[in-house]
Amino acid sequence: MIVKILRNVTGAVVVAADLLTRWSRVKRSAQGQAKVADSTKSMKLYHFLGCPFCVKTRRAMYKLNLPIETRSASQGSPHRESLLNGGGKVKVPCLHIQHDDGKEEWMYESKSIIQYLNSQFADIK
Ligand SMILES: N[C@@H](CCC(=O)N[C@@H](CS)C(=O)NCC(=O)O)C(=O)O
Repeated sequence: MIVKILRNVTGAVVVAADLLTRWSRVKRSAQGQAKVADSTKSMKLYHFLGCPFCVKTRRAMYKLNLPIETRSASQGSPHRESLLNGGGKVKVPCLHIQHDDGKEEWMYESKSIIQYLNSQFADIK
């Protein structure tokens, strides 16, 4: 019980700190942003609101100006089961990518996800 309360309080502090310290995001040409929007349509980020690794990942998405749909994997959410069935474990963050060739990818680890997003989108102006 106390652990749960502490976890919730920490999560709320992390989320508030994140929102209060979001500075600039990448600005692109309309064409560049449209290209990004088109590519990110095939991506979903499974996350928990107060998870520090998810906050780190969402901040990278914000900074790169990526309109990726976020899906809560908290207890009781239907997305939790999709994550378990698709990715094999309930661990967040997890980036689900539906590739053009029909292959699906469930990418775990905040560091890998951030590296991947930077490699795909940082150079689009
Ligand atoms: N090394 C991982 C750590 C991710 C992690 O530990 N996530 C926790 C939430 S903060 C989790 O999903 N735990 C499984 C659970 O709570 O069911 C990363 O950087 O993404």
